[in-house]
Amino acid sequence: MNTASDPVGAPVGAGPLDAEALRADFPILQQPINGARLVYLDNAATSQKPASVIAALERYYRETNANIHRGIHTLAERATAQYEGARERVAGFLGAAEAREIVFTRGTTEAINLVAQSYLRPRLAPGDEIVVSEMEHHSNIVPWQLVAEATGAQLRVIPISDNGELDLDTYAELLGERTRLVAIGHVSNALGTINPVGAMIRSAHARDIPVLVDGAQSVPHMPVDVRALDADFFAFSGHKMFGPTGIGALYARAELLEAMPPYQGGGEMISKVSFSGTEYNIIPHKFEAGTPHIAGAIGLAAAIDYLEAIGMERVADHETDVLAYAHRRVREIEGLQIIGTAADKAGVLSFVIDGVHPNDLGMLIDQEGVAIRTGHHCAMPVMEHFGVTATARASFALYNTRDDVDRLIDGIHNVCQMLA
Ligand code: C6P
Repeated sequence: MNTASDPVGAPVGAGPLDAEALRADFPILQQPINGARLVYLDNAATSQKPASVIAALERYYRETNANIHRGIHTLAERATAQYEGARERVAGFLGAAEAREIVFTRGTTEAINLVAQSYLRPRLAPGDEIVVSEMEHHSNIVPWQLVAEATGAQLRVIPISDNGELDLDTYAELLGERTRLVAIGHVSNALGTINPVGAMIRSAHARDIPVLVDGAQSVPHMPVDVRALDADFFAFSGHKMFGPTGIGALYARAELLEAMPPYQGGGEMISKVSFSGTEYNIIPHKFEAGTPHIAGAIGLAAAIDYLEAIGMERVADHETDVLAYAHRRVREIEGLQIIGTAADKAGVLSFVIDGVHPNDLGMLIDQEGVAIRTGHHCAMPVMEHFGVTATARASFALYNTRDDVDRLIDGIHNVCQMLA
């Protein structure tokens, strides 16, 4: 088993990656499930972890464990250096100008809630507007609804077309005097659509409107540069990009973070506490109250090492190939309808089949060792748009192969026959 951070697949710049070789880096994928080779196609929910990330977590707890920014003993200094080193790695990976623009959070959801409560809520008045889209994950809808309810503001929704693309003409019309923020997913978890966030940010900025990008489904699958996008806020989760659960980050431009009040109070987010008044710490520490997920941040840095050694362009190219192959092959299945046929898509294949409930498909195909997700994918407005309550969803990662797609197709054929 490879425990170094170097992936065993083809090295950077050496053409197409070897997904089958990369699969060997993931211990969990080596076990049979229900007697068959595991085909893991639920990567949009969470990805599997390479041995190098597991080793980094173990090494941290065996050799380093201590609280950070508090102790002066050797372990405390070592843990602090590794945690802050992880912040540097995240900043570099996302193209942020400075590490202090990275706030560690539990994941995308917490990052978006932080912006909703700390940045937006104090700026909202009755009648103000927040622009989101019909294809958002609930994590990029409900936090805005909460602050809208509390302040009398309202959500304005960019509609989607029947192939799952944003209606950009309506988007342009929605940007107005009362728009206080645009919050938009980079890649839809339910449809796979890659949204033109760079152009959308430019339109919003032309009207001085800040933009938050939900990058939960883009960061693991394609190169992302927050400065090239000119995003004001960018949220993502570590566990979808081969890192641990319970860690993610918010990128925000330093001047925005400086102007925001703390989100939570507690240890480490202060510089001085007294009953006559408390002074807050500098950014990003002002937003990291309490003991953070130190091991998680270090594991996330190991995941970034892993991805950078492969190269995100190669990851994107590989997944584009697997997705295109999957699109071609599912067309063989009678009564199958793809939900989400945008021209620009990342590795998500959502579908429904006449006469087959997605949950039945998910359960039966699991018996053959194929793991997919079924349900509303925390994107109920998308389901409503397409008039379904659930879809089956295969979502791909760098270790998936065309053979995995063949196993999915065989499984679907078997289930359809069984239920016919
Ligand atoms: N989508 C899926 O199966 P958290 O839970 O905070 O790590 O991520 C939330 C989230 C936010 N935005 C998008 C676009 C997402 O896809 C997700 C998580 C998972 O599709 C679980 S519902």
